[in-house]
Amino acid sequence: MEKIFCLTIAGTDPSCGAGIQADIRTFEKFEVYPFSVITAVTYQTADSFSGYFPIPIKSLEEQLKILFEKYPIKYAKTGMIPTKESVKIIAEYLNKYQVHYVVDPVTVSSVGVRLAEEGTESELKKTLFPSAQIITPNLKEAEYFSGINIKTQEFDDIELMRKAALEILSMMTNERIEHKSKAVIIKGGHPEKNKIADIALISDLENKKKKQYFLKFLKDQKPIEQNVHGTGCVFSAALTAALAIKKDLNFAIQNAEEFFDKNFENITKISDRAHILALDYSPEKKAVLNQVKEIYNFISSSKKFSRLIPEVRTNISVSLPNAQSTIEVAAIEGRISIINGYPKAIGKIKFGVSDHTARLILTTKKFDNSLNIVMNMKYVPDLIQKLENDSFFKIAEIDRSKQPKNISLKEESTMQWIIKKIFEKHGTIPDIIWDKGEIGKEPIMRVFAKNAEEMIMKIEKILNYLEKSN
Ligand code: PXL
Repeated sequence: MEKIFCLTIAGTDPSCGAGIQADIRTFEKFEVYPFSVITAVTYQTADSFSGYFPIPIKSLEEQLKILFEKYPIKYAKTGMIPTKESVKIIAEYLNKYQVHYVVDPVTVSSVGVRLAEEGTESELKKTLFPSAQIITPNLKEAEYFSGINIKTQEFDDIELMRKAALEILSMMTNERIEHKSKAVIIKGGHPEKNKIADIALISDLENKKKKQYFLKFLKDQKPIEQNVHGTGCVFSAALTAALAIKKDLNFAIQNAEEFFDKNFENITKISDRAHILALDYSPEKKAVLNQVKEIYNFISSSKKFSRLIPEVRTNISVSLPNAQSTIEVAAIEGRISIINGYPKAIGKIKFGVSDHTARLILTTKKFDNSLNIVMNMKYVPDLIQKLENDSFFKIAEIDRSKQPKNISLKEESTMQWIIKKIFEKHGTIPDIIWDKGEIGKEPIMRVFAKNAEEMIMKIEKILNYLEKSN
């Protein structure tokens, strides 16, 4: 698969919570390729900052030059930029190569130390803001750049956050047609007790009337006393990666917010007073990946199972308990085929890599949410007969020749049609749904289960009958 390129232009953080390191870790979660240009070397831990060294301008330019001359990088983000001169050279390259870029205008670190020389803010405003696609200030930065005091008495005022966003949007003066839309996202407002709000102002450039609208993301404040280091970096990197993947600004904003919120539930304490986002899989996701692995380990040691691998090859799709979309379903990249007589997969176990079995389990869950796993296997007529005689299994046939023609064209509606028909007829989702196929469609048997243990038990029984089949 071709990698999507993303570039971060930022400072390094040896404690790995913020800066380049946070960006690369986030890019990797989105599986985009993490190019990185270093603007400064900082000396810090997750809760203290002792100083930084700005990369000499010549060296900064060499990094930009060598990457842009070689690779077609179209999506980037900027983080810490320590000098006015650095801002200028970065803006020059981003504009020359027509990059869609996100500016995280950090000039002060989370512990309150300046990360840039005096005057860098006005240089950012003058040279980097005009062609940016998204600017992501936190509350303090938004106040600084807009000149609007957002905090009124105890809480932040949403209306004033909106005003500040409009003011910053007015600094994005270069209307690059390839952007289609642009945005300002003000993060971390505190509008009421125990709540946090992000405000996104989106300007739709394709719409003749230049539609502008706000999105508000209201979240519960987490009971973490200390500051979590590097959150701004992770958010803007997620935004950049999501933008590069879908090329749709609205999607990217929703996706980055969702990614951020999920990861904010998973915080690592690296010393007494320091927290960073763990950026690994949540325990719930790990459990799902483990279930795919457990089932795969079981079948890959069974030569006999090879007889159940169809021409389209097998996959094991396991969903999160309340999955809604295919990215919440894990499976094996590239499916399972037969190598040296044994079931074998080359690809990795990941979320979002299966197509039709993922959609099958998602549709199934709408009728029976206790089911989480489906596997597709080869249809063996003799075997089906034996399974039908075993009262343990509930088995149902679907006659695909009855499928309306307009449905065959779309895989998603095929899955919906199969499950809906079965449910209408049987009032339940059986253990196995099989079909004899039709022209151009291989006969298939689909086995459903609640968890890995149940799936393995069903496979064991199926293999026993297979032994006695022709
Ligand atoms: O979170 C802002 C930030 C960005 N980049 C680097 C940093 C910090 C905060 O400390 O050190 C390198």
